[in-house]
Amino acid sequence: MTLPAAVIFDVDGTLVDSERHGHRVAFNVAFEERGLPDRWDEATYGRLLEITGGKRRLTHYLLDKGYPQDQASSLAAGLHARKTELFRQLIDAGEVPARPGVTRLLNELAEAEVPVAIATTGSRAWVSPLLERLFGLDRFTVILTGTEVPDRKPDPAVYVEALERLGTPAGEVVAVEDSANGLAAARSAAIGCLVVTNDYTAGQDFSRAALVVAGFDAPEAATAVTLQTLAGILARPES
Ligand code: XBP
Ligand code: MG
Repeated sequence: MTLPAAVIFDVDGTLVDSERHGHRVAFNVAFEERGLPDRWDEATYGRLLEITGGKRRLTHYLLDKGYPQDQASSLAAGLHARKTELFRQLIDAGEVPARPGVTRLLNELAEAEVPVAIATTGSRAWVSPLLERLFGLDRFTVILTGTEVPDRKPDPAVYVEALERLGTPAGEVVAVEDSANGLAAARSAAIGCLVVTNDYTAGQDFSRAALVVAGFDAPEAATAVTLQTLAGILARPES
């Protein structure tokens, strides 16, 4: 079995099911604190997730509501800064747990000495404390966030930079994602991709994924996602 030279994980929706009861809640508290009537219910937020990057998501939403560009940009920046603080508080309160099976898989990769990287659109200000709290930062050879790589998924920039820093060719690496935007970014970087869906992304187009499962652990995944699963993806980077 040829092992991957590295495995690159997405964060939101993949390592953690963080959107519905995490980021969305923090956005709503930021609206409320600013005295705004806006609240993103679960369905609305699911639609807004099409826009990657919390600040871009806010700007798009405010422009859609008729705010002029300069007001939308400055209000989005202020709301996003506060939302990031609030999401960090949720992390510190233990409100953003790892998805089942993630720690087991990370342990398997560590035992096999397969380097693990992070490629997320999320902001460094909460990504680092989340990874430290849940897994320990020393597990990750490379951590790239939307702070270091501002071109957001489906742009492949974060994956291209991760390959560069890992010093590994795309054909020897496996990406693990949850969304169509993330899959598109990985495939544009010519990386084979496992998709682990969640209840926001389950209905999206994953036709270019090597494998799609509903979770890392059986029975959701039919069979648990293991090192062998990831090695198998190298052989068939796209279905
Ligand atoms: C998902 C995103 C992020 C989060 C919110 O990132 O698009 O923007 O929704 O985090 P990924 P920020 O799936 O690539 O991990 O508000 O910090 O952007
Ligand atoms: Mg994601």
